[in-house]
Amino acid sequence: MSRDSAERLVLFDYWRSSAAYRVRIALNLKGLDYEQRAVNLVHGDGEHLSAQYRAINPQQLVPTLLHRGRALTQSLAICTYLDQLFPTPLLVPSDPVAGARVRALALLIACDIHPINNLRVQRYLKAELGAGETAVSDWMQHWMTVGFSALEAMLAGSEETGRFCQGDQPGLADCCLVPQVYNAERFDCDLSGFPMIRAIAAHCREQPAFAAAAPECQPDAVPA
Ligand SMILES: N[C@@H](CCC(=O)N[C@@H](CS)C(=O)NCC(=O)O)C(=O)O
Repeated sequence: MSRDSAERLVLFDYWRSSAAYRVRIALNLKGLDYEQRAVNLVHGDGEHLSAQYRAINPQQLVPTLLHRGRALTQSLAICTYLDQLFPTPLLVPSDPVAGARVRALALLIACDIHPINNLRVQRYLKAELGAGETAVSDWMQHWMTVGFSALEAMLAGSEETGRFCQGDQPGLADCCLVPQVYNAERFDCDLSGFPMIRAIAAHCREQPAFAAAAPECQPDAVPA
């Protein structure tokens, strides 16, 4: 592998993947060029379940980031990797208290909301537990509402919240929040009780780094 190709950032991506969306935002915030390789999660059983992709990411989830001959997995680990290699702008503040708050907000979404609403969970509910469309939709809305209720309280109750989740600079929490709001809208979750989440998401979406990462702007996007 040539030095140039090893330095290239290659993102295994899917336009509607909220975890990949986080990484796209992070890459854009840092002004990094990257190559996108689409992994279609819904074509047939899903390209992520192929043996070829399993060799790249044993968890068979997107995203995966290739860099310097390594395959990096887990969106938050990838964002942290990017923060260490390309620290401007930092996504997690170096101040311990501010950094812990940003991580807590990001993890609330990435660990406590997203995994129970993932595609494979929806598929399991339908195929193994016999849940219909309405039951799955109720499940999605319920867990997003539970998570967003706590997130709204954490954001609304803190002086550290600014136009973004932490002050007036976008960071890791915003990289997670905007894709989760996208998911909530996709699944018709009622967001009227979450004014702070909606205001921050709206402000983020006005920023070019967030706008360029939006699902509908990705090369593999399927028009509505
Ligand atoms: N914790 C992982 C989650 C990755 C993940 O679940 N990705 C989803 C798309 S958002 C996926 O690949 N789902 C495939 C499936 O559920 O079958 C991360 O943050 O990267």
